[in-house]
Amino acid sequence: MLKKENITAFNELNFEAHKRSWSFLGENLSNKNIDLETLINKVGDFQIAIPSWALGTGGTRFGRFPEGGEPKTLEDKIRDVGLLHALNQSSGAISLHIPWDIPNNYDKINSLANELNIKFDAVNSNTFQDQPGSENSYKFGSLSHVDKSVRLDAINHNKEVIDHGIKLGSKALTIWLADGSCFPGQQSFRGAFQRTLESLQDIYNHLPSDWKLLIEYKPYEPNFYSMVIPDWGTSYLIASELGEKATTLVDLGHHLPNTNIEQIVSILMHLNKLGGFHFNDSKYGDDDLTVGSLRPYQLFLIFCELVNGEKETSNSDLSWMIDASHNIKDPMEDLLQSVETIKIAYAKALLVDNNKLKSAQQKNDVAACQSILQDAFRTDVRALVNESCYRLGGALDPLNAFRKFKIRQKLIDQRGVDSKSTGL
Ligand SMILES: [Mn+2]
Repeated sequence: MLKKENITAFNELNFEAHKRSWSFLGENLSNKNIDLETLINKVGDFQIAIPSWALGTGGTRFGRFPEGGEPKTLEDKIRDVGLLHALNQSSGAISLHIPWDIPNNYDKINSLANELNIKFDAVNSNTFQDQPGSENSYKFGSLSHVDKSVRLDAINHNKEVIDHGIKLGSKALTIWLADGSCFPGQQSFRGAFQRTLESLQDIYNHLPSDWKLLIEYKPYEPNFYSMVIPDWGTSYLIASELGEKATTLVDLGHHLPNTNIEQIVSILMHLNKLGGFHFNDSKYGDDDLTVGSLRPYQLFLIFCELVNGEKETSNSDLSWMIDASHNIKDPMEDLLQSVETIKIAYAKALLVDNNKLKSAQQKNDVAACQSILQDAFRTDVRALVNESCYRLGGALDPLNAFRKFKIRQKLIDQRGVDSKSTGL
């Protein structure tokens, strides 16, 4: 659907304009003694996993408005990620959701992914929905359930997800637990916590030695009075109890309004317990909007902590994933925008003069501290992001290229207007 020569022809049309922007930016950065080659390579190396559930149109409980041509099979989901990766050279991984994406034939799936240069990032379990044919129900919880047989179902499901992931070369399991209570008195906080910890210990023991367990937290929804793992402190506590392979996963939308997420990132890295990220944006709650569409400065500040943490702590090897989905955009266009915004925030964070910032902090020069950060944030780095993408063989403007090549229309022609993806 998308040939190399198409991208080359598209880039030729856009090259002159790009060259002008890039030479202007490149010269300005060089004057600040910034090593352009290192910067371009760092931005080019950054890969963000695409969640299999975001390739279809999302929805709310009020409805869904799919555009058609959505991937119905795991093969088609991988092909869609392949298209994104061909355009932006930064989406070289997919994060699968089990049981929505169980492979029928591992060899076929692995060779397709290989062909498209796609790796398998963290696999995600699902104990927030009842599965067809199951005798037990997760209505009142899964890993924390009062009934041991329900807990065992949820534990075994997570072990199965690990087994699927092993066959795909995945190296991490993400657990997001919907468990909690909707009304005061419904659940013993201590009992639910202890049962969850014991269930997680059982799952942890099933992890291969080179795997990570990513524990995601969320303050509310679907439970509205209490969640068993509501915040980063609880996730950190559990990860510490479980052992070295267990870490905390930060989903940007899983915080109460105005939480200082960059501080959480910083402290988790200091404690060597930050395992991964779910990028999205929100105004009120877990809105799962396009990354950086509302709070680009917050995203930049988070990346400042990540860049710093990577240099100054031993916390490394993070899983970068998008977790966004909604009902009024073409999901692939949305993902292209999200990836671009992540790379822009990362590139800006790489521009921060950390030596200058440290010395300003040492002198309590508050105005200088703010200026140093904002100087980087206000630099337009789009030409840098485009240059790194271009050098790797991607499109100079991935979103425009997606439109120019009429990819959605071609997908509709191929798969049908009624083709709907599984997922949220
Ligand atoms: Mn998430």
